[in-house]
Amino acid sequence: MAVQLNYLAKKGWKPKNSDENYLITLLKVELSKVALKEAKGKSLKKLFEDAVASVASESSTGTWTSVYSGKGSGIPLSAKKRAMAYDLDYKNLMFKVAYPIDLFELDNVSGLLAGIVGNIAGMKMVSAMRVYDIRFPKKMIQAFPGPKFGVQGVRKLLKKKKGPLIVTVPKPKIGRTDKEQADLARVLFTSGNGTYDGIKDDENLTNLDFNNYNKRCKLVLSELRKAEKKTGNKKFYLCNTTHSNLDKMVKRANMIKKNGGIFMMMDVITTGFSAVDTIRRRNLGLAIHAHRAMHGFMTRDNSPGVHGKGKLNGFSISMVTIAKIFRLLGVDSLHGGSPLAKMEDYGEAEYIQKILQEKENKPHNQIPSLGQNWHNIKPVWMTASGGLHPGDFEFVLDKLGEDIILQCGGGLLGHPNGVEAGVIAIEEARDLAMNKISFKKFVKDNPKSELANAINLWGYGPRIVY
Ligand code: CAP
Ligand code: MG
Repeated sequence: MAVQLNYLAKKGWKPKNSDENYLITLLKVELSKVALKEAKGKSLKKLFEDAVASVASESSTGTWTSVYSGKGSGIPLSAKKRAMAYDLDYKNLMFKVAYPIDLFELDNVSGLLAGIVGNIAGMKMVSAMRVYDIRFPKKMIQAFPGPKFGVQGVRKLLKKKKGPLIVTVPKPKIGRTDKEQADLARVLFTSGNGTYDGIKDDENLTNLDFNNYNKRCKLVLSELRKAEKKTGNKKFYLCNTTHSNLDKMVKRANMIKKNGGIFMMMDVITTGFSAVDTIRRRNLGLAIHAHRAMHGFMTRDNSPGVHGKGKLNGFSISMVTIAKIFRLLGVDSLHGGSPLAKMEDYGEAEYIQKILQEKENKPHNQIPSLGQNWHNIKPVWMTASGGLHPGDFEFVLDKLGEDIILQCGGGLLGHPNGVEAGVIAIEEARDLAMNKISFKKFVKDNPKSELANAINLWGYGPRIVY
């Protein structure tokens, strides 16, 4: 029910022509002890129905009590535009909510989220909640430009028809001067066979006394241009423009453009949806690399119910949902997690690669999901990163395909024979994986290779405790 209006659909109800008329969400809740106490005598089934109706109500047109409904009350329209909870799974406490599209300003993600996931996690009625997925209707998809370049646009800029892009974040994360960072860029870009693609600022490297943004941007891009001349290969620099003052970010982006850069990087969670939307719609002529620093406080939930079956303990929004939002907002590459990474992905990285790159997503059979038709929205590069090293390439490329940015920070700079050797090991790993040549056989036949040296140190697979 949900007090004044009914927000709970009849069993079997489905939103008509939902891809045209509705935005759909998929959630799971746990009923709180206070709710169970307050609803003494009510069956769990009934209480679950009340909870999902309240979620639909609180996230669309309702509130906790009946309100004035006479002339000018808005009640008739709120009844017409109200959301409906449906497809209740009483065993796993999961359900969907259908929101009529008229509830939303189509090109406004911040307004949308304030509605559908605004207050609901605050409700005392529930003790846990996870939003697994959002399915955007066609008109909302078409209200966004999507990525300016996407996978193919960046490939064109880099004159690189196939294969992953290999990139490194200098480690230590912070510590090099701007000049030393540019020196490292030269080594990365010109060592080995000169095919190393990129260098990336760390998520917390901004404008510091010993590493000035403007100097770093100029120096690294100047080394990049020299390396392009020397090697004949296009290179890129994911230069971190992140700042809580959007005007400063735009200035930093223009600095990259002025110095011939093709990519800008931004921490999309800490700067926010408005920052990403604004930067994208400003069309600064740069591809946008999205780092998701801080996402874990939103997306992580280590409880058994993280994929629907079993108890849920926390309040979270899945990375599947977050990835969809940033594809819609138009980033060109996004950290989406990776198999074998030091970071938790709940086994979702492969599905997230599909979310970022397929024209039409189908729901996954284990990860609670709704699928999505992306219409005009271009595919986005998946960035696989976090504790990765050359020994992982065979598996990661096999699982995620080649439209990925493969980032190794420690996995290059920690090579036992130094930085140049780290570059060589990664180039070898990329080429072997692309040609489907077994790493184990290669290492056996080439025990002195830099790849072998890396694998002797790190083996195959992640280091969880470090
Ligand atoms: C990786 C990294 C990235 C994480 C982000 C780090 O360094 O630079 O920020 O991968 O996580 O700071 O940890 P290493 P995610 O290569 O040395 O591990 O990609 O999961 O968003
Ligand atoms: Mg980092």
